[in-house]
Amino acid sequence: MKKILSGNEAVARGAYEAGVSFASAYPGTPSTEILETIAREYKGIHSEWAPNEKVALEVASGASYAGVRAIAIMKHVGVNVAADPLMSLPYTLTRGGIVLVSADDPELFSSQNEQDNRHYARFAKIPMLEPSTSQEALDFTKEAFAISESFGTPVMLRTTTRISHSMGVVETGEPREPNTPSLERHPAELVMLPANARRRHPVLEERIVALKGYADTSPLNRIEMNDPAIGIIASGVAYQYAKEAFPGASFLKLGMPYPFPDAKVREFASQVRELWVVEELDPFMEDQVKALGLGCRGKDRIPICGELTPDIVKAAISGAGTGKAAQPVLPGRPPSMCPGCPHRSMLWSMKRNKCFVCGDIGCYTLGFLPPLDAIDTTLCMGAGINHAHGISKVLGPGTEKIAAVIGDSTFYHSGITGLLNLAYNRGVALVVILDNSTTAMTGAQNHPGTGITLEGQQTTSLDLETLVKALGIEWVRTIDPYRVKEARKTVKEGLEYDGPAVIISKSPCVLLKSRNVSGRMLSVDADACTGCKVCIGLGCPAIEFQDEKAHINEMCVGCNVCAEICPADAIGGDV
Ligand SMILES: Cc1ncc(C[n+]2csc(CCOP(=O)(O)OP(=O)(O)O)c2C)c(N)n1
Repeated sequence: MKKILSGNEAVARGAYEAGVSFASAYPGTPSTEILETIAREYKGIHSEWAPNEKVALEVASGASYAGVRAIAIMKHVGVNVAADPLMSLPYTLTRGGIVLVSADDPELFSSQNEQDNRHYARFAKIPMLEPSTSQEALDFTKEAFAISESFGTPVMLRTTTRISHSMGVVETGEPREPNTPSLERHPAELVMLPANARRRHPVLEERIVALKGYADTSPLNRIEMNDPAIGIIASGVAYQYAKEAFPGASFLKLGMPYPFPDAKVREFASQVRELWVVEELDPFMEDQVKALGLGCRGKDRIPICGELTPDIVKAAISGAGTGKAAQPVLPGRPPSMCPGCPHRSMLWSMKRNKCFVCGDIGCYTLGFLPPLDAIDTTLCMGAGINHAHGISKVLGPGTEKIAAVIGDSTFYHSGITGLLNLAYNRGVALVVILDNSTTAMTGAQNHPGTGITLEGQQTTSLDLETLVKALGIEWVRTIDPYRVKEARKTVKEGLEYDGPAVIISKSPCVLLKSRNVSGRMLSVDADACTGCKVCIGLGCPAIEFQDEKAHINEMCVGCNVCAEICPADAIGGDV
């Protein structure tokens, strides 16, 4: 049957057709819709959100140890979090097929870096497949499970944003019967202590050699001979761009770029006059072509940063310009927290206390933008509390007050250990946990604090205050961030406390359906407004400044924060 599917939906379909029994992920753009689709469309697959990517990969490998097919899904930086199990997993026995999906984000549409995760396949010595279309996303997912079971290895399926989010026509197939789960004991292959791991390492090396042979003969890697004047090696979406730019050229399309198909590459190189490697980000394939002693062109002309386009590829190979179209001059439209977002008032209260704020990753990261200017560092998920601890330790007492902000999902992901460290090593910093009862930035996924699983079952809901106290924090306050005066006062107390302090800022995300927004629209009494712009400092999209006066537009959801902070008492509304 034919369907129009995004790459992410096609991976989900591929998992279903491959007879997958278990799926786990932590949300992250551009990967999120894969697990959401599995949970919504393919109820026979047990699917769950993990608190982080390391957990996702480990629970999936547990399911695979029990003989069923399992998939772990994450964005590229999530693989960094899962890197510890990833590096040793290939040493262990694969019973049910196991596939790791890494969704990379060239051009950083929604990420903190644009690392090229193809290196992880090489680093962990596992095969990697790279689809170029939605059809291939489906087919390669199935093929990845077949390779995983026949070679006894985890397999990486690597996509990029354009493949994940583009729609394409897909021919679907019938699902394979899932494996029957069973428990077997294979301690020599499943207990990775030195004596066993030492014996397993050569197994891994022999396997990768066997996989190289497979890569040379598999139809996943195919030569398309046309004009021999230019030969292009490409994979993933870069293959589409190169094909569009040079439809008459010859191609070696690599659906499985690792392990590298040396013999096929040599065969192709011998048939073309000028050899090019077209790939986004790093010269991953180009370096391997050069290691074969073959001359080729690539990153000397093709940009290493950002996404490619057919025009960029055309310009690079033909040596004419950059291929980047002149951008129309448009007014800047920076992203912003929603009107009524509880993070805004909390960040405002922190800023008013003049502290150095170590940020983290979530909607609140947008608080770094003017006019809030409330965030001073952001590195990766979970780093903020640790930054605050390190800074406060070296600065010592009597200097600027140090704080950290972290969302609830990020706290469960990788903030807990940082807070444990802050308590254990007696840091002097205030940590504000922004508990909006969801993972807002990636589309409102449930997490261990929401009391509901991905499959919609009621479950335990973590009590943050109890957890924080159990980690060793004695000074803990839970507040309503909309009550600004109280929030400001509590922040001041927390910053003055001589030890680790935590404020739980508790208020659901304004976009949650369950949230009871007041619905009343506030307005400004123009006679009373002095034009002081204190309310403008909130950076709320519902507040404008016209004719030297504040004005509230129809985006207002009635959170009342601007009314609370207005020094002239000029803002109000009907209840
Ligand atoms: C390692 C890693 N995994 C996933 C992501 C994608 N991501 C960015 S922020 C975020 C969580 C945001 O939730 P929360 O901390 O609760 O803040 P909110 O957006 O709800 O304010 C996620 C999953 C990421 N950047 N890094």
